[in-house]
Amino acid sequence: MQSGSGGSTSRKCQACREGVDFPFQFSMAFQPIVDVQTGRIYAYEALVRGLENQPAGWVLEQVTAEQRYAFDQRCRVTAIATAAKLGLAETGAKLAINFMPGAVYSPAACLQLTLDTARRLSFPSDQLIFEITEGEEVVDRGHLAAIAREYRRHGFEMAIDDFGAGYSGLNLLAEIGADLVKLDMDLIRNIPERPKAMAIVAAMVQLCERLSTQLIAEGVETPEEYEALRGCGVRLMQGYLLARPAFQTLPAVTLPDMWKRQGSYADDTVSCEKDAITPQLSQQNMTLGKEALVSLC
Ligand SMILES: [Ca+2]
Repeated sequence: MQSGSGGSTSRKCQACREGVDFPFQFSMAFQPIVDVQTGRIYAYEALVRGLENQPAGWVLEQVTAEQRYAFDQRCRVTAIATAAKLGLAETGAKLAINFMPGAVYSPAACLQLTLDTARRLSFPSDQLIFEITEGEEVVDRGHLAAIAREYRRHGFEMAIDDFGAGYSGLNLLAEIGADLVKLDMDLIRNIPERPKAMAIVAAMVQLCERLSTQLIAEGVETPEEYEALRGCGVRLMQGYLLARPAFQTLPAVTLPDMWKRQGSYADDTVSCEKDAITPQLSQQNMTLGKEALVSLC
């Protein structure tokens, strides 16, 4: 690894190299992000799991502070390798990978293993999204901007994760920008009964259009939330209602019953999407359900 100075850098870079031989094994689950206008799966988010599908927390509690650089590297490699094995890129969907900006010392150097892995497995870089969250750790915005520049230089998309929670907010969007913004699930929960939250989401739809940024609602769990979000103009959604994370699998998407009942509530988009949906369905390891398709089209 290159760049940086001093013994501290060497230790971090050594840790990154050791990402290949990380001391314990883990795997990935995948959860779709769905374009609800077309029924296409826009992306699959890779979520860390134990080898026997233990939850993310079970894995994370085993990671020591000294291992976090190597763990971050290993997560990316595991996500890309597992996705490649499942044929994700061939579906046309993107792969969304969470990463910790605090675990990136030198943006260019720390990206090298990811690039090497993607090339080795012929995974197209323009189908990779990196989800960034500021979390609880205070990360220098200049450092974040440098990371974003470097990642975009390689054709990756950047998403601001958990937008509206913690430190991931408007300042990050204003200073660094993003290809995608993922609205935090707390903003989505019970949104039909929360007019202020609804107003914020509706305003975010307009804001993101103006910034040429795509908006994703995460944590969509009920038909009521889904319908309210569609009413606000949200097009990309993720959550248990559409599909739960599936261990080492690209899961099928279950569309809400309302799509069957109200196939006309997006008349302007439905009528022109028939040809777009069907070919992709035949290629992907997912189902929309024949009835839903018929009513949609
Ligand atoms: Ca995420």
